[in-house]
Amino acid sequence: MAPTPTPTHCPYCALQCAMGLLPDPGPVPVRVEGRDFPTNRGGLCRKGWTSADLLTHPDRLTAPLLRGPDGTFAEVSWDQAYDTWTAAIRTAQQTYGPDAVGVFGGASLTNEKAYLLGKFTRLALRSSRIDYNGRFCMASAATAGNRSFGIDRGLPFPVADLDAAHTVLLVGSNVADTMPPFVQHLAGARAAGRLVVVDPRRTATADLTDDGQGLHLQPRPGTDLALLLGLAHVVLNEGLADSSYVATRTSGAEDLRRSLATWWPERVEGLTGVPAGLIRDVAVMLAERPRGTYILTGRGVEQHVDGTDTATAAINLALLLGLPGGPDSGYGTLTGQGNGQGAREHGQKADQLPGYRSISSDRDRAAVAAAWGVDPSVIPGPGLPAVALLRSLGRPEGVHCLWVNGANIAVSAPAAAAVEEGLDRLDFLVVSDIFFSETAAHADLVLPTTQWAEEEGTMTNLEGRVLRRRRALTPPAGVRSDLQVMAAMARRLDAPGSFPEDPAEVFEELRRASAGGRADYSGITYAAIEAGEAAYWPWPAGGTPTPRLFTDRFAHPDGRARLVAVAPHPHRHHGEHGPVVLTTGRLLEHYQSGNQTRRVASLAQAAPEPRMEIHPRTAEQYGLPDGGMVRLTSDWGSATARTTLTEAIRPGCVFVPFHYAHQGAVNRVVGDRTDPLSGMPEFKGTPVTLTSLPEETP
Ligand SMILES: Nc1nc2c(c(=O)[nH]1)N[C@H]1C(S)=C(S)[C@@H](COP(=O)(O)OP(=O)(O)OC[C@H]3O[C@@H](n4cnc5c(=O)[nH]c(N)nc54)[C@H](O)[C@@H]3O)O[C@H]1N2
Ligand SMILES: Nc1nc2c(c(=O)[nH]1)N[C@H]1C(S)=C(S)[C@@H](COP(=O)(O)OP(=O)(O)OC[C@H]3O[C@@H](n4cnc5c(=O)[nH]c(N)nc54)[C@H](O)[C@@H]3O)O[C@H]1N2
Ligand code: SF4
Ligand SMILES: [Mo]
Repeated sequence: MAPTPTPTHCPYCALQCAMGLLPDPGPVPVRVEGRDFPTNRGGLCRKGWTSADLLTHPDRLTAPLLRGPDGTFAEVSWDQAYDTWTAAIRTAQQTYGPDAVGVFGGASLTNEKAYLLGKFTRLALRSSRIDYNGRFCMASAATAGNRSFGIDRGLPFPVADLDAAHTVLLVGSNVADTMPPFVQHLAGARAAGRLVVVDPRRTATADLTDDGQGLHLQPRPGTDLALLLGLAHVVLNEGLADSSYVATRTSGAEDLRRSLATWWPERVEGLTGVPAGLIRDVAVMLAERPRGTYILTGRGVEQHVDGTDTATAAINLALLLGLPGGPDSGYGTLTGQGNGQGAREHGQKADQLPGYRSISSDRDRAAVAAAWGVDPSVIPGPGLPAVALLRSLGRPEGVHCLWVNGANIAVSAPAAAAVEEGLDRLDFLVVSDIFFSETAAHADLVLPTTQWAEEEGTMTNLEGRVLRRRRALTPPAGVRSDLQVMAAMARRLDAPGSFPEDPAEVFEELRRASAGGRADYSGITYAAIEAGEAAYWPWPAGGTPTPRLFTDRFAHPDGRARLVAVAPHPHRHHGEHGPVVLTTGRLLEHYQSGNQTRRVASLAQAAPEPRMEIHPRTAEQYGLPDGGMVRLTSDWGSATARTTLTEAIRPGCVFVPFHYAHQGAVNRVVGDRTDPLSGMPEFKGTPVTLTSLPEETP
């Protein structure tokens, strides 16, 4: 009988494409095949197809590594690793207090791991100091969603709903590279000639609008807030708003109307560079509704110091048009990481407890304390958001002993050189990863962890649908899952409450802890998902899943969405560097910090080094030849890249992907100023100076 493939999902992004894993006799132990599912319909991108190459990669960590007095790493037993780490935790706690021990998590972790990581920090370490890389990813959109809708589920509708859309406004997202199989859901809008892409670069996604299939708007980086205000101004002034929806389903319309009065398109054109006529055309397009209209945002508009307000402006526009909760319309943000949605719901965020509960609310604390079997007073208060946590490393009142579990901050955090200095100031750094990352290079202890195809668990995709991750292979001897590590350490630290190492048991606990919360998983079971139930949260025990939110009411107590008046802050940076603006983002071939994809031979060959996209006119101004080396310098530091001259990018700005290490790590240049509401850094707008480098410069 032919073997049956193990049905699971891709290890990488939030589209969580369905795949089957078939045992294979070759050097790669399983063969990946696409599996039919509503989000990907059998399609996968290059990263998904090659994901199994990493399972038996020679670089794989297979034993704990402890740094000796001479600075080199040596393999140690797990017991020795746990004992050394426990001693370091106790020393830090005794010397500086419980908040001197911190945790940095990630959204590649399953729901089970993310949930237990929050519990481990609060109960086993008795510390408030936990945050995670979602702060660099979804924080602005999440803050905006909570403020406007009272809840944060990235897409409040199934992805396949977009198929029927007539008009789609895609702001700051390059799905053709970041979620290729998603593009099929834009086919309807493209056929109608009504896909509108807003990006300072003519990306692969912007190219989808060629040949009359839509419009590409090319604003200056960081000016989307003004652009969205301009669109909303036209909607109001031209009588295009859905006034009965605004009257019955929202509050705050009067303030919003006043705040929009002066954002006429000609003024917006001056700020954004987008022609006033186009702004009027797009507003009219969005309002015409023979069939559905959707507004979607991505990191391009959210990763700014005004990212929350920019996402809010997109939501305001959608609400004025009456889109959210409609049968064939809506607003959504495209969540990025594999478990970007679930990992922001169950308590690895500094201010949050499982079920999307608030760590500052007495009611929420009592509910979770009851589920954990502890007194609410045992749970610490809010900690520090990621950038503040990283700034505190090794500082007097800061974190002195850190566990990084599921992030490569030496590459992906802003002001990366300062982060590396912080890591070196620590008394003790533990890094758990599959591969020896640039962050692990700073560690005292490195712990090898299982990979996706070796473990069971759940992931929540960009639609808020909970999926099963299935084990197809036995992990290499010597590798432990993050759950096993937490269970072992909780015992050593005499933690109150339970720390099961079996994901099914953890999920049962998560269900109970989330019951009654905003992200209620209590009705979801492994068995239901395996039986093919579409497990969209909230799914309360005894109730039904919720594929579509907001059909009757929003999540605020009065059921109405808030229209929140926002305006560009006089915040833009005026340091000694400029006037070229650096923006950053992704390539199709690489994933995030590149710790995984830089090790896949075909991906590394396709995109071996950082290239800086620059317009020929700007390049000429700075004397930069095509294919030459350039140094980018900001108030925070410098990095190098090779130039690619292209008319696809706006003059006056440059683009560099963040997937590379050392001198190629563009986050050494990116600053760590943050959005005051979300804690999101300004990844997409750093003033830089550019210097041509001779070829041999390292
Ligand atoms: N190949 C690949 N796919 C991925 C990932 C990956 O690393 N690699 N990561 C996953 C994750 S975690 C995430 S969060 C998503 C991110 O997915 P996206 O949001 O699509 O990714 P980015 O490339 O960060 O940014 C999107 C676009 O924003 C544009 N942009 C830059 N500045 C501005 C601006 O000021 N305004 C506007 N309107 N646009 C701007 C950039 O030119 C870029 O094309 O991708 C997921 N998928
Ligand atoms: N300049 C710039 N910087 C950015 C961005 C940008 O657009 N521009 N985007 C930001 C965004 S949106 C994001 S999401 C972040 C992502 O930045 P990172 O958090 O650095 O992302 P990854 O490279 O995915 O890091 C995850 C690490 O965890 C490991 N890992 C995977 N699964 C597991 C697991 O189950 N357990 C453990 N212990 N480890 C695991 C992987 O091997 C990898 O080393 O980068 C942010 N940084
Ligand atoms: S689009 Fe995302 S989930 Fe799908 S195969 Fe590519 S990386 Fe994996
Ligand atoms: Mo992300």
